Amino acid sequence: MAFGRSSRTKPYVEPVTLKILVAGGFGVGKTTLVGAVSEIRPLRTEEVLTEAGRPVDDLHGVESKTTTTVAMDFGRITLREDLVLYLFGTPGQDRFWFLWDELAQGALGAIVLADTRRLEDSFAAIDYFERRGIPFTVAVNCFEGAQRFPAESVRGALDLDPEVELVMCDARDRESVKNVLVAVVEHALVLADRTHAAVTS
Ligand SMILES: Nc1nc2c(ncn2[C@@H]2O[C@H](COP(=O)(O)OP(=O)(O)O)[C@@H](O)[C@H]2O)c(=O)[nH]1
Ligand SMILES: [Mg+2]
Repeated sequence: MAFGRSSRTKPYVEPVTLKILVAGGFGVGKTTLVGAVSEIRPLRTEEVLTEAGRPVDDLHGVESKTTTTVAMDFGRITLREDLVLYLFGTPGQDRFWFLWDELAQGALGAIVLADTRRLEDSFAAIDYFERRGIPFTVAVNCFEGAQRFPAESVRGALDLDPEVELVMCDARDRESVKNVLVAVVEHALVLADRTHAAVTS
């Protein structure tokens, strides 16, 4: 055949990539969640923060060291052949909050993981996303042994706005985590659409 393009191969569609943050208190299951769904070996990056190039006040609260290391979870999952999510686990330690602002750049939405035994550990993350208008979904990681509460009482305790979704999950289970991710993406896209409509009307 003169022209070699095979009609049998499906045209390759460049997937849309979306960035999702995974937040929540220390030990709530962020690393577990990213590891459960990631197709690449989840990377626990060690970021070296050097004093050079950073405004001094950015380092406020960090011990007087010239370098420090921060563990951050990073993973990737193909939800559909045309939709790839990049997951970024936010550093849990309070003193690394300043890193969140950089991480949050360009994020479509976020998961706030919660443990019903210490819901207050999730308050800071919820406040953070509310204040910045980043759509988030609360996922209760149902540890066995932890008392189960109805979604409504968890919503109440977290003082969630009615439009914020709350789902139950098992951070160790791939399908369960995929369901959370689908909920996050759908919710964030609906909100993004609404914002778009408000801006263009
Ligand atoms: N039983 C149980 N253990 C979990 C679950 N999710 C996480 N863990 C464990 O809880 C600990 C803290 O989880 P990790 O993912 O490191 O929390 P992170 O600090 O938020 O990253 C680890 O020992 C996990 O194996 C869960 O759904 N059930
Ligand atoms: Mg972790």
